[in-house]
Amino acid sequence: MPDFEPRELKFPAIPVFQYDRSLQDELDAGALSPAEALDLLEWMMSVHAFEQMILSLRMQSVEPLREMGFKYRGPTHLSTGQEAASVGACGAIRWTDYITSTHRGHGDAIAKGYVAIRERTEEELRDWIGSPDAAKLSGDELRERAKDEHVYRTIAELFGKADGYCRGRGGGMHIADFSSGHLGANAIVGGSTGIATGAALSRRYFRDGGLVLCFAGDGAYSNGITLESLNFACQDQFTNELADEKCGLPIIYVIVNNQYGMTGQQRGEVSGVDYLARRGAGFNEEAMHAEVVNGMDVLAVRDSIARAAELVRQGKGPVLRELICYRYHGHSLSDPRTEYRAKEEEAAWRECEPITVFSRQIVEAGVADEEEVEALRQRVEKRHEEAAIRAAKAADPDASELLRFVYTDSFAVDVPKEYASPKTLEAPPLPKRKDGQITFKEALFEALVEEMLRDERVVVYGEDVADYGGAFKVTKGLLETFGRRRVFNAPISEAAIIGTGVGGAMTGLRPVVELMYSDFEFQAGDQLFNQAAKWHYMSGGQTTVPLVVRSSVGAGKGYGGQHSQALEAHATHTPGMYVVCPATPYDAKGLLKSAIRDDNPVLFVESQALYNIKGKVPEDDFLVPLGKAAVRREGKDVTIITWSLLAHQMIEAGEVLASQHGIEAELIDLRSLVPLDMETILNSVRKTGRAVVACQACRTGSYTAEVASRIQEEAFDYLDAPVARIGSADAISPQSEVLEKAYLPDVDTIVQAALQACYAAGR
Ligand SMILES: Cc1ncc(C[n+]2csc(CCOP(=O)(O)OP(=O)(O)O)c2C)c(N)n1
Repeated sequence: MPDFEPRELKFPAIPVFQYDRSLQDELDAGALSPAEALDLLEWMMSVHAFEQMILSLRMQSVEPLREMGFKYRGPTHLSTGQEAASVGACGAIRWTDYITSTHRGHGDAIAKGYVAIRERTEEELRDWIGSPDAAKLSGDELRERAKDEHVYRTIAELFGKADGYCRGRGGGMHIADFSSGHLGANAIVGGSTGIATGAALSRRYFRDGGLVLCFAGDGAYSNGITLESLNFACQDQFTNELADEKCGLPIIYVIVNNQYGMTGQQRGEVSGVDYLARRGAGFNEEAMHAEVVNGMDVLAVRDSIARAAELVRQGKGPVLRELICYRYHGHSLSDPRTEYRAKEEEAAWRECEPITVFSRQIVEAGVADEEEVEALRQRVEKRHEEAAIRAAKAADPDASELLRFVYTDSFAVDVPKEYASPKTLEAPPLPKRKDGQITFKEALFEALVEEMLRDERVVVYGEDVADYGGAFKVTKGLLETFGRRRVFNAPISEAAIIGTGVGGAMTGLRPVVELMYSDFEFQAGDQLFNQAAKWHYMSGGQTTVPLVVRSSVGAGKGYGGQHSQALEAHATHTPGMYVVCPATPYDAKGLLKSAIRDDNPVLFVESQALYNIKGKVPEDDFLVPLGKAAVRREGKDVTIITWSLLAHQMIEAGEVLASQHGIEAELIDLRSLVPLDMETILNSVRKTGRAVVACQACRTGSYTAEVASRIQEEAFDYLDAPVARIGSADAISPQSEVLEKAYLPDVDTIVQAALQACYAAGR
């Protein structure tokens, strides 16, 4: 309702550096035990030792490794100076909570692993170590052995070894240990904020009491996906009357403000605020409970994150924390820092070096004396040195297994009992058949309903998909059937829609998200191509990403250059993602159901021009396998291959060729581009000797090039003519009807190409 009452907006105050307790105070208050204090110190020392090892490796000063001729290759993003941030934050959450981390994430990985070692039961630890020698160990011996293993697996991953956490597929910038709740570091600045938010969505969905802690640098807080994620997490619909249960997303965003992006300075240069915690005020009325914390003080960090964890476990999340700290090294070891830092600045920050400060407190509080602290440091360093030597000698991954984990064969054949009978609010408005026929759009709806009834883990969200039913009304009726817990509108944040889908999919959900127009994929490019497609591989198979991204293709409606593109070739060029393009109502249903059950991420491309076509679709639960083409007509003279909208033009072209030219074309509708059914294509081309490959995308760089080239590679001896390729003109889709008609391929383009192939070959 209109409300123009004059007033002022006020923002909650954001506390800055309010923590004022010492270790002694914490011990006296019973907030920390001496053993826990020593853990914090040991973990920080371990983070430090890890970074020192990289430094030494680069300087070739690790004696045994130099003698072995071992050379470290890979990035050198050290986090020395940030130990308190990693350890204090991880030390304040449970081992079953999740974290996501950054390109500078060794410390986070080390710290999260230690928490898990401390909190796992002995039986869990033995299983996790997995080697026979651990079976005989118990107590401290077992935990020490687990620490050895943890440091070893982390270093082995850094060295690209088969024993690494990600089997050498991820390396330091993508290190993940899903078994301990570490969902991955990310080489894309801000790249994991969407994933973390999606993981929080899934924790909220499953009400499992867990939370997500999302580490990201100050640089990431100017990045689109991060800001989209904060907004996504703060949506009112999680906590107001729209919510099934009022519960904010259980996520703590931790800004690790080490003062610099790569070299650009957050304060006074590349942002307009002194403290990035202010960003919180832009996203909800609570300013995300933001606080600025001394990130050099492990106890201050621990205290602040512990309070944040309490808030989010009470459903009061999300929470934002800015940890002010310092990284003593440049961006990487190739950055000497001389151009942009003053020596006095570095010296001043040395005064509050986290390990020195905390060691002093440990001694002052009588938790350990100086010799004991020194002995601990030596033990930690020894552990790291031994682990590094072991990792350097460890086996490399088998080169013949290069492609392992690009895709997974797994498929949700059965649904776990607890998700197999989801509740509905009312009966779904299933489409009514006339002569067994429904529209393409209705077939998609039916597939969604069936899969949502079958498996509670399937959720649907995207822009306007709930009450309105989506821009093309495909999802109309889902909200009324399943409620807002499972069907909800997302903000207009394509990157966050896909990113949260990835995080949700990694952590138990099977999201089906909608991208209104495929043109908007570019807004979400990183999340689709660098995250969704890559995490199964980069994690060495630790996780799968069962995410379906439904995206629609315009064209033929005068919508111009930014709402008409067929962009599937971008996805086919990104290993790790399936690309599915149905052309009939039958396939729309059967393929969408398969896509939802498949554990690979699937880009599901729908042509808007097909939404209202009708076709026979069985009412029962049937699947169309991904990667199996359909032969729409058999023929002996020429093979025509296409997908999606053009499959219909191909069928018309086949009729014209037969009736007017006496040419019997074999017509193949690929249905899936990835996986590609080369067998059906080759069998046909070997028979006809001629091929025309057509699609709606502009010709240069379209997927027709890949198909044509593979035909030539694999069936050259059978070809009687060059493989013809058809696409739109290499132009921008124009608004004018005349121009758009000239731009798009049509039945005649296909007929002419087939005739040329036949006559060029002297038929
Ligand atoms: C999207 C993206 N842009 C640029 C880079 C190159 N890059 C790597 S680290 C970095 C600085 C990131 O700053 P911040 O988030 O503060 O983290 P820090 O490196 O200081 O730990 C940049 C620009 C990248 N990896 N990803």
